[in-house]
Amino acid sequence: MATRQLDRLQGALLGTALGDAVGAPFEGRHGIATREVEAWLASSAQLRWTDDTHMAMTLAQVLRDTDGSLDTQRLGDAFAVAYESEPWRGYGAGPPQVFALARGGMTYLEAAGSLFSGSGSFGNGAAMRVAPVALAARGDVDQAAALAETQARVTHTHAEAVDGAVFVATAACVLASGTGDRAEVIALLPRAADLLPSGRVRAAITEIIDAARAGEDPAAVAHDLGTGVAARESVPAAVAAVLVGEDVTSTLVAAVLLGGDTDTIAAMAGAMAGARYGASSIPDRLLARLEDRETLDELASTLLTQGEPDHTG
Ligand code: AR6
Ligand code: MG
Repeated sequence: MATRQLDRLQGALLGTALGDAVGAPFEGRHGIATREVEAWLASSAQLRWTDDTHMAMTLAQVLRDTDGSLDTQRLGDAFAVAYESEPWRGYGAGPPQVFALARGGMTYLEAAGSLFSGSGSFGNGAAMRVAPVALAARGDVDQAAALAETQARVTHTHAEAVDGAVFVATAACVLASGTGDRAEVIALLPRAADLLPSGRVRAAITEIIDAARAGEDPAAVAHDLGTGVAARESVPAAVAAVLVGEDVTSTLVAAVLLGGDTDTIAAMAGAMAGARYGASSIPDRLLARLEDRETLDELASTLLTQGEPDHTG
């Protein structure tokens, strides 16, 4: 694989962690001022990430240890062990319930499907952690889509949560193959959106891309659609940030300024912008502040160099 594409895929994982950590202090807020985000970026404080990156790293480890193939029980157990070791990372309410039900004897798929009166979670938890599948699939869109869906269902069985995860993973793959040019991004993102079944996630993403194509402000559309923890809101919001941004840093600023679930919107925007611009484009002064950057680099390089994955679940 070309060095440039490896750099782009590595960028998807680093961008996830960086976005998560940059957005974390602003979570739940609205009306955030640009100067506040710029002051945070200019500070020297450690950039500590949350459950988004914690789960992404666990997914990366499982993909690495199984040569890229994905067993849902094994992945669920790994998520549960990681949660038990650091439950303070800011997890949503759903995943710990899944882990408890699985400890009681249900399969992870059954447990995840039983949440919220049997509708499954429509939260963004499966989409926020998905970047490692783009690396394990080494940019192959179909393989990434299959892996994204399999990993999603371990905790999130609602179609909107699965769609969000499939979109972020496949968008990272298509963006990693491009030049990063904005007009090209507007042309490439629908390739990922068109892989989704019709539904609220695809419709909202399409609305954001159409706004950008028409010369309107995608951030204003995202603001109207909402920026909460539901995948149908936060995944389109992350797309808006990508369409506003001109590099990884400005994409993350745009994501945080949307407010709401800022850490996760920025994590997903970071996955896509990292794939658009590459790990080598991310300023060293930010990466030097990122918690456990060495482990992220190691996981990325291992995933990108190991053999072709098989995605049976
Ligand atoms: N019906 C009603 N409410 C729901 C449903 C549903 N079917 N699905 C989700 N919710 P969860 P996540 C609401 O708990 O997706 C962390 O801060 C419900 O209020 O499955 O992993 C991360 O950093 C539920 O608790 O967790 C992310 O920001 C919430 O959506 C986020 O949480 C989140 O779904 C990830 O959360
Ligand atoms: Mg979080």
